[in-house]
Amino acid sequence: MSTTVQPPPAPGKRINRIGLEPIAYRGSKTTLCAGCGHNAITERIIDAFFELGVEPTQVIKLSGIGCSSKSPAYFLNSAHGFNSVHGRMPSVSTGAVVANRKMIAIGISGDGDTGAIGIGQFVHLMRRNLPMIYVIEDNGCYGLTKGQFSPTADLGSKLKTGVINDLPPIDTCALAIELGASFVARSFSGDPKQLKAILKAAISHRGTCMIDVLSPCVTFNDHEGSTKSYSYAKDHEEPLSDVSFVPFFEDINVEYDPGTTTAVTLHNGSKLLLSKLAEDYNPTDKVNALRLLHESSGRDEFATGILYVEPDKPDFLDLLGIVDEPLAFLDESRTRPSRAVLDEVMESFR
Ligand SMILES: Cc1ncc(C[n+]2csc(CCOP(=O)(O)OP(=O)(O)O)c2C)c(N)n1
Ligand code: SF4
Ligand SMILES: [Mg+2]
Repeated sequence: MSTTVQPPPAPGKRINRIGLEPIAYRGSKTTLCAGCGHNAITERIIDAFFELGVEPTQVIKLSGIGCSSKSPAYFLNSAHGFNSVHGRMPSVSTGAVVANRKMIAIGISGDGDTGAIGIGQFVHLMRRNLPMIYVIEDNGCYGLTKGQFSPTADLGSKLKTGVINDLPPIDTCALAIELGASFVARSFSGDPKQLKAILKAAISHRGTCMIDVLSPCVTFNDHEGSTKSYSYAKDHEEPLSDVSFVPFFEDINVEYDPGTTTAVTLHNGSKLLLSKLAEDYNPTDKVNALRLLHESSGRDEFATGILYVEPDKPDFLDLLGIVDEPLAFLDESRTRPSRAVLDEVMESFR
């Protein structure tokens, strides 16, 4: 795999552990509305990859259709990318990850792209625990097509036009946990510290990381009566714990009090430290996670933080028994059965 060759940084410039400056992690200039939550998420993705020192050409960015799905154009310019059709990002991601298991895959979807047209593909991605980061930029509406309700809009939420949503929402986090994703989190685009820590942990996890990020649409869904507006989110966010992340290349013998902090060791040795805020929460207990989601939505609150993590769960590639070398680089002699083997197979059908 090729490595990005950058000129040496000027004295005093910020560089990461692989010698790259933040600019190497940026993308094209955003064309989304000023103040859109999706732009804030893009910034945190840039920070997380820069601070972890991930080689951008080792990343593949994927998306469907929507304002949210345009976001991969605004980060990691030199990464690989595939902008698929509406709701079809999971199947394209599956193909890419199976073809080259060495890539870090990050998919950006919307609540419409995932919860409506893409729900079938989403369900199967979660149950397969495909190693990828799957971000839903959740604004409760179809921003790109002028703000109609999406399936994550809350019952009773009001459109700008005064129309009231009369359908209950899909909780994508509860669905992902139930189906088998091994890392499930919820955050808010207006909570940069928490979101960055969650993204860094996700980059270090092996398995499906489903992160639902409340991301207000300032143009169509940020008014009084909306439950996905900035002010509603600020008033109703219920952070479960203070999330911090210690990467494997730093001193992981950090001190913490096990009485107040839960530590989870991720697959590459990095540590996730969760210091309790609201309640004593165990993110490795699936039933507890589902109960918490039901209880907090019953109080009209949205719990944020790492909701569920299962660091050692076999992923889709383990289940398929795929070899360590990327399939994309194996030569034909290793991928194609010999004539003798094919003859044997044909013989078995006689
Ligand atoms: C097959 C198909 N059906 C419908 C559309 C129209 N369409 C484009 S984006 C979109 C919804 C986007 O909503 P969401 O995924 O929540 O993204 P947002 O714009 O809110 O970030 C729809 C219905 C389309 N592009 N393709
Ligand atoms: S329409 Fe809404 S979701 Fe789309 S870019 Fe503007 S603020 Fe963001
Ligand atoms: Mg949306």
